Amino acid sequence: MEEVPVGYDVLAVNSAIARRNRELLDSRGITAFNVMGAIGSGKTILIELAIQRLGNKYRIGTLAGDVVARIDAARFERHGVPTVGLNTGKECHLDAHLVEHGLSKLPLDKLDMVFIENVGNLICPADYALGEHRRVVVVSVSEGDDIVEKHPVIFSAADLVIVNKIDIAEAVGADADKMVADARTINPKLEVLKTSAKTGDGIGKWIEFVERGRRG
Ligand SMILES: Nc1nc2c(ncn2[C@@H]2O[C@H](COP(=O)(O)OP(=O)(O)OP(=O)(O)O)[C@@H](O)[C@H]2O)c(=O)[nH]1
Ligand SMILES: [Mg+2]
Repeated sequence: MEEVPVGYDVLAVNSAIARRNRELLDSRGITAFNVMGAIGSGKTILIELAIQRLGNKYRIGTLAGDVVARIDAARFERHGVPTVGLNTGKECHLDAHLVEHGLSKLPLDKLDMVFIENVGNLICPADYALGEHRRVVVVSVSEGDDIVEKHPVIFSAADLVIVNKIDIAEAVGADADKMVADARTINPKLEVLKTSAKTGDGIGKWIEFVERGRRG
Protein backbone atom coordinates (compact mmCIF):
# COMPACT_ATOMS: atom_id res chain seq x y z
CA MET A 1 0.00 0.00 0.00
CA GLU A 2 1.27 3.46 -0.89
CA GLU A 3 2.20 5.65 2.03
CA VAL A 4 0.66 9.10 2.20
CA PRO A 5 3.43 11.64 2.76
CA VAL A 6 2.72 14.11 5.51
CA GLY A 7 3.51 17.53 4.07
CA TYR A 8 4.72 19.17 7.24
CA ASP A 9 4.73 18.81 10.95
CA VAL A 10 1.80 20.87 12.21
CA LEU A 11 3.28 21.40 15.66
CA ALA A 12 6.68 22.43 14.25
CA VAL A 13 4.99 25.02 12.04
CA ASN A 14 2.97 26.21 15.02
CA SER A 15 6.13 26.56 17.11
CA ALA A 16 7.84 28.60 14.39
CA ILE A 17 4.90 31.03 14.23
CA ALA A 18 4.77 31.15 18.06
CA ARG A 19 8.43 32.22 18.06
CA ARG A 20 7.57 34.98 15.60
CA ASN A 21 4.69 36.13 17.85
CA ARG A 22 7.03 36.14 20.82
CA GLU A 23 9.60 38.24 18.97
CA LEU A 24 6.90 40.71 17.98
CA LEU A 25 5.63 40.96 21.57
CA ASP A 26 9.18 41.32 22.89
CA SER A 27 9.95 44.08 20.40
CA ARG A 28 6.99 46.04 21.78
CA GLY A 29 7.77 45.27 25.43
CA ILE A 30 4.47 43.43 25.86
CA THR A 31 3.90 40.54 28.28
CA ALA A 32 1.40 37.94 27.06
CA PHE A 33 -0.53 35.56 29.32
CA ASN A 34 -2.04 32.41 27.80
CA VAL A 35 -5.04 31.69 30.03
CA MET A 36 -6.10 28.09 29.50
CA GLY A 37 -8.41 25.90 31.53
CA ALA A 38 -11.58 23.93 31.85
CA ILE A 39 -14.78 25.10 30.23
CA GLY A 40 -16.67 27.46 32.52
CA SER A 41 -13.92 27.42 35.17
CA GLY A 42 -13.62 31.23 35.40
CA LYS A 43 -11.04 32.23 32.77
CA THR A 44 -13.00 35.26 31.56
CA ILE A 45 -13.94 36.54 35.00
CA LEU A 46 -10.34 36.26 36.27
CA ILE A 47 -9.08 38.27 33.27
CA GLU A 48 -11.86 40.82 33.85
CA LEU A 49 -10.75 41.17 37.48
CA ALA A 50 -7.16 41.75 36.35
CA ILE A 51 -8.37 44.43 33.93
CA GLN A 52 -10.44 46.08 36.68
CA ARG A 53 -7.59 46.11 39.18
CA LEU A 54 -4.64 46.83 36.88
CA GLY A 55 -6.22 48.70 33.99
CA ASN A 56 -5.27 52.11 35.39
CA LYS A 57 -1.63 51.07 35.79
CA TYR A 58 -0.96 49.04 32.63
CA ARG A 59 -2.33 49.25 29.12
CA ILE A 60 -4.09 45.92 28.63
CA GLY A 61 -5.38 44.22 25.48
CA THR A 62 -7.16 40.90 25.05
CA LEU A 63 -7.58 38.12 22.54
CA ALA A 64 -10.72 36.10 23.25
CA GLY A 65 -10.65 32.58 21.87
CA ASP A 66 -13.93 30.79 21.37
CA VAL A 67 -15.22 28.06 19.10
CA VAL A 68 -17.98 30.34 17.86
CA ALA A 69 -19.57 33.65 18.92
CA ARG A 70 -17.90 36.57 20.65
CA ILE A 71 -19.56 36.54 24.05
CA ASP A 72 -16.27 36.67 25.97
CA ALA A 73 -14.85 39.30 23.59
CA ALA A 74 -17.90 41.45 24.37
CA ARG A 75 -17.28 41.00 28.11
CA PHE A 76 -13.71 42.32 27.72
CA GLU A 77 -14.85 45.18 25.50
CA ARG A 78 -17.18 46.38 28.24
CA HIS A 79 -14.05 47.29 30.22
CA GLY A 80 -12.88 49.51 27.36
CA VAL A 81 -9.82 47.43 26.45
CA PRO A 82 -8.76 46.70 22.86
CA THR A 83 -10.08 43.22 22.09
CA VAL A 84 -10.05 40.81 19.19
CA GLY A 85 -12.36 37.79 19.19
CA LEU A 86 -10.79 34.68 17.67
CA ASN A 87 -13.14 31.92 16.53
CA THR A 88 -11.57 28.52 16.06
CA GLY A 89 -14.52 26.94 14.25
CA LYS A 90 -14.32 23.24 15.08
CA GLU A 91 -10.90 23.40 16.72
CA CYS A 92 -10.63 22.94 20.47
CA HIS A 93 -7.62 25.25 20.96
CA LEU A 94 -6.06 28.46 19.73
CA ASP A 95 -2.97 28.16 17.57
CA ALA A 96 -0.10 30.54 16.90
CA HIS A 97 -1.39 31.49 13.45
CA LEU A 98 -4.76 32.66 14.81
CA VAL A 99 -2.96 34.59 17.54
CA GLU A 100 -0.66 36.19 14.94
CA HIS A 101 -3.78 37.36 13.14
CA GLY A 102 -5.26 38.67 16.42
CA LEU A 103 -2.07 40.51 17.34
CA SER A 104 -2.02 42.20 13.93
CA LYS A 105 -5.36 43.80 14.84
CA LEU A 106 -4.37 45.04 18.31
CA PRO A 107 -2.70 48.45 18.80
CA LEU A 108 0.54 46.86 20.02
CA ASP A 109 2.42 50.15 20.34
CA LYS A 110 -0.10 51.18 22.98
CA LEU A 111 -0.09 48.01 25.12
CA ASP A 112 1.89 46.63 28.09
CA MET A 113 0.06 43.31 28.51
CA VAL A 114 -2.09 40.99 26.44
CA PHE A 115 -4.35 38.37 27.97
CA ILE A 116 -5.14 35.52 25.58
CA GLU A 117 -8.17 33.49 26.67
CA ASN A 118 -7.82 30.04 25.15
CA VAL A 119 -10.70 27.72 24.27
CA GLY A 120 -12.12 26.01 27.36
CA ASN A 121 -10.74 22.52 27.76
CA LEU A 122 -7.80 20.83 29.41
CA ILE A 123 -6.45 18.77 26.55
CA CYS A 124 -5.81 20.43 23.16
CA PRO A 125 -4.40 23.86 24.21
CA ALA A 126 -1.47 22.19 25.98
CA ASP A 127 0.31 21.31 22.71
CA TYR A 128 0.06 24.69 21.01
CA ALA A 129 2.49 27.43 22.01
CA LEU A 130 1.14 30.86 21.07
CA GLY A 131 4.17 33.03 21.78
CA GLU A 132 3.07 33.75 25.33
CA HIS A 133 5.39 34.57 28.23
CA ARG A 134 3.27 33.04 30.99
CA ARG A 135 0.95 30.04 31.00
CA VAL A 136 -1.99 30.00 33.39
CA VAL A 137 -4.36 27.04 33.82
CA VAL A 138 -7.72 27.62 35.52
CA VAL A 139 -9.83 24.81 36.94
CA SER A 140 -12.72 25.02 39.34
CA VAL A 141 -14.06 22.81 42.08
CA SER A 142 -17.24 22.18 40.11
CA GLU A 143 -15.35 19.98 37.62
CA GLY A 144 -14.73 17.52 40.49
CA ASP A 145 -11.60 17.29 42.59
CA ASP A 146 -10.01 14.59 40.41
CA ILE A 147 -9.88 16.89 37.35
CA VAL A 148 -6.21 17.79 37.89
CA GLU A 149 -4.89 14.24 38.17
CA LYS A 150 -6.88 13.28 35.07
CA HIS A 151 -5.15 15.89 32.88
CA PRO A 152 -1.48 15.98 33.88
CA VAL A 153 -0.05 17.26 30.58
CA ILE A 154 -1.50 20.77 30.65
CA PHE A 155 -0.32 21.28 34.25
CA SER A 156 3.21 20.09 33.59
CA ALA A 157 4.01 23.08 31.36
CA ALA A 158 2.12 25.77 33.30
CA ASP A 159 3.52 28.63 35.39
CA LEU A 160 0.39 29.13 37.49
CA VAL A 161 -2.61 26.97 38.31
CA ILE A 162 -5.74 28.56 39.73
CA VAL A 163 -8.31 26.43 41.56
CA ASN A 164 -11.35 28.69 41.33
CA LYS A 165 -14.88 28.73 42.82
CA ILE A 166 -13.69 27.68 46.27
CA ASP A 167 -16.84 29.40 47.62
CA ILE A 168 -18.88 26.42 46.39
CA ALA A 169 -16.40 23.64 47.22
CA GLU A 170 -18.43 22.34 50.11
CA ALA A 171 -21.69 22.45 48.19
CA VAL A 172 -20.24 20.35 45.37
CA GLY A 173 -18.32 18.04 47.72
CA ALA A 174 -14.89 18.92 46.31
CA ASP A 175 -11.61 19.07 48.22
CA ALA A 176 -9.79 22.12 46.80
CA ASP A 177 -6.63 21.26 48.78
CA LYS A 178 -6.45 17.89 47.02
CA MET A 179 -6.54 19.71 43.67
CA VAL A 180 -3.70 21.97 44.82
CA ALA A 181 -1.67 18.95 46.01
CA ASP A 182 -2.30 17.09 42.72
CA ALA A 183 -1.03 20.07 40.72
CA ARG A 184 2.11 20.30 42.88
CA THR A 185 2.74 16.58 42.46
CA ILE A 186 2.60 16.93 38.67
CA ASN A 187 4.86 19.98 38.66
CA PRO A 188 6.62 20.93 41.89
CA LYS A 189 7.68 24.29 40.40
CA LEU A 190 4.10 25.38 39.82
CA GLU A 191 2.56 28.28 41.65
CA VAL A 192 -0.92 27.24 42.74
CA LEU A 193 -3.67 29.54 44.03
CA LYS A 194 -7.13 28.94 45.42
CA THR A 195 -9.55 31.68 44.42
CA SER A 196 -13.15 32.74 44.39
CA ALA A 197 -14.09 35.33 41.83
CA LYS A 198 -17.37 35.69 43.74
CA THR A 199 -16.04 36.46 47.22
CA GLY A 200 -12.66 37.86 46.13
CA ASP A 201 -10.68 35.22 48.07
CA GLY A 202 -7.20 34.80 46.61
CA ILE A 203 -7.78 37.37 43.85
CA GLY A 204 -5.09 39.66 45.30
CA LYS A 205 -2.56 36.86 44.77
CA TRP A 206 -3.69 36.43 41.15
CA ILE A 207 -3.14 40.14 40.60
CA GLU A 208 0.30 39.88 42.27
CA PHE A 209 1.21 37.04 39.89
CA VAL A 210 0.23 39.15 36.89
CA GLU A 211 2.34 42.07 38.10
CA ARG A 212 5.32 39.84 38.92
CA GLY A 213 4.91 38.06 35.59
CA ARG A 214 5.17 41.27 33.70
CA ARG A 215 8.57 41.50 32.08
CA GLY A 216 10.68 44.35 33.41
N1 LIG B 1 -19.64 30.57 42.55
C1 LIG B 1 -18.70 30.98 41.71
N2 LIG B 1 -19.01 31.15 40.41
C2 LIG B 1 -18.03 31.58 39.58
C3 LIG B 1 -16.71 31.85 40.03
N3 LIG B 1 -15.95 32.23 38.97
C4 LIG B 1 -16.77 32.20 37.90
N4 LIG B 1 -18.02 31.82 38.26
C5 LIG B 1 -19.19 31.66 37.38
O1 LIG B 1 -18.90 30.58 36.49
C6 LIG B 1 -19.41 30.87 35.20
C7 LIG B 1 -18.31 30.78 34.17
O2 LIG B 1 -17.38 31.84 34.37
P1 LIG B 1 -16.50 32.37 33.16
O3 LIG B 1 -15.58 33.41 33.69
O4 LIG B 1 -17.37 32.73 32.03
O5 LIG B 1 -15.71 31.03 32.82
P2 LIG B 1 -14.83 30.68 31.53
O6 LIG B 1 -13.79 29.74 31.98
O7 LIG B 1 -14.38 31.93 30.86
O8 LIG B 1 -15.91 29.93 30.59
P3 LIG B 1 -15.74 29.51 29.03
O9 LIG B 1 -15.03 30.63 28.33
O10 LIG B 1 -17.15 29.32 28.58
O11 LIG B 1 -14.96 28.22 29.02
C8 LIG B 1 -20.07 32.25 35.29
O12 LIG B 1 -21.45 32.08 35.51
C9 LIG B 1 -19.40 32.88 36.48
O13 LIG B 1 -20.19 33.84 37.13
C10 LIG B 1 -16.43 31.68 41.42
O14 LIG B 1 -15.31 31.87 41.92
N5 LIG B 1 -17.47 31.24 42.20
MG1 LIG C 1 -14.62 32.52 28.88
